[in-house]
Amino acid sequence: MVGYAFMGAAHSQGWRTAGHVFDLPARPVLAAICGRDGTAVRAAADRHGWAAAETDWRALIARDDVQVVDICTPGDSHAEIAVAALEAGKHVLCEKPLANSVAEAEVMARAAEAAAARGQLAMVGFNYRRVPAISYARKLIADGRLGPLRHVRIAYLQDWLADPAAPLTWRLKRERAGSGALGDLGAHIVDLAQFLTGEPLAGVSALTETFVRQRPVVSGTPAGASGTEFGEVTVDDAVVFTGRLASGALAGFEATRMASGRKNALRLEINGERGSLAFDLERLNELSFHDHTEPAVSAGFRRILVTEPEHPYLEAWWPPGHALGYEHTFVHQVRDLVEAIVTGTAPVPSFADGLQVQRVLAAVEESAEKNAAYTPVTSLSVHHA
Ligand code: SOE
Repeated sequence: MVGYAFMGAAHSQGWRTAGHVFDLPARPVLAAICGRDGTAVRAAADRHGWAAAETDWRALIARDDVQVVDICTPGDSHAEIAVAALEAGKHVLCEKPLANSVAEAEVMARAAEAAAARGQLAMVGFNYRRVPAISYARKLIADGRLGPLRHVRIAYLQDWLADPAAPLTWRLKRERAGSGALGDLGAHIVDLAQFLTGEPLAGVSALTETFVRQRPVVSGTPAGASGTEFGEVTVDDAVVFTGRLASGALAGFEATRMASGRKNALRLEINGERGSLAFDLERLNELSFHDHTEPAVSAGFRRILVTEPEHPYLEAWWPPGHALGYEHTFVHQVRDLVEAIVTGTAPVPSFADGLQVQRVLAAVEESAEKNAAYTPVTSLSVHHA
């Protein structure tokens, strides 16, 4: 594994647990973790259960005891590490968004295609596909329970940037993160919209905003202390966009890290001719389903508790009603990747899927920059009879 912050910790838990819960065809061994600070990475190795620590990712991917490289670094290093690891004959799991630009994502997708011909596999870490309720929602839609789709409404709302005194971290710098709420949260909802419907987005119309343009730099001075240095925020704080799916269904998206009170609210609703589905990540064991073919007098949204052994991933977990959480998505991700590697099956989401998401993110930025379809309300003429 490369990187050991929030995502490194979450992925480590997945690698540690999957082989103990699921009946996997091979059990992962946590060989080595890598980070630039020797003391910190050694501590991370001990905490998260990795046998060895490395301070240079090139040394990590050169190790004979490493077969899979899991990239949990900020987006600016994904392409270089992923391509080198695939060329070194390793399988790769890469955190989302796949890259910081379409050009990088294209290089990665090409490298993954070449590697697949040699038997090395590559997957992107869109972990929310592995929430059992989301996976089950995909099945209901694929089985035609919603009929032709009309609307997708999807929002990803967090609030850790609502406070203007929140520090300037790498996530707020374009050169490290690629974009702001768009790449961090928007990438998830674009992937989910495309995964759930099985359709690519055909086009978008977008608005982005950076509400707080200067934030305190934390190194040295505590945030808010007098004499605190401020630095420029170079990414979006929030984005709103509409889109059209390949079938013609309309979609509305919202991603923000400034929705005070909303901690990790990924909410979606999909409406079709025969039914609708609704989901909220803050209640991730539940899926709401409305069957529009039922008599109107008794039809309505009903809550499915997605904890039955027949539900995706649930066969290995607890008895019905004994809920799962955020961390289980990373366990499921490892299960699926290990099965793909051992059986030689192409894993999803692939780097090509990651590239498709990256193309949508680029289209959103282009649309927001051009403001092309944005019509100021004052320009509309009103005719009175
Ligand atoms: C921070 O906004 C973050 O950790 C994202 O980077 C993750 O992708 C998301 O799953 C939770 O929030």
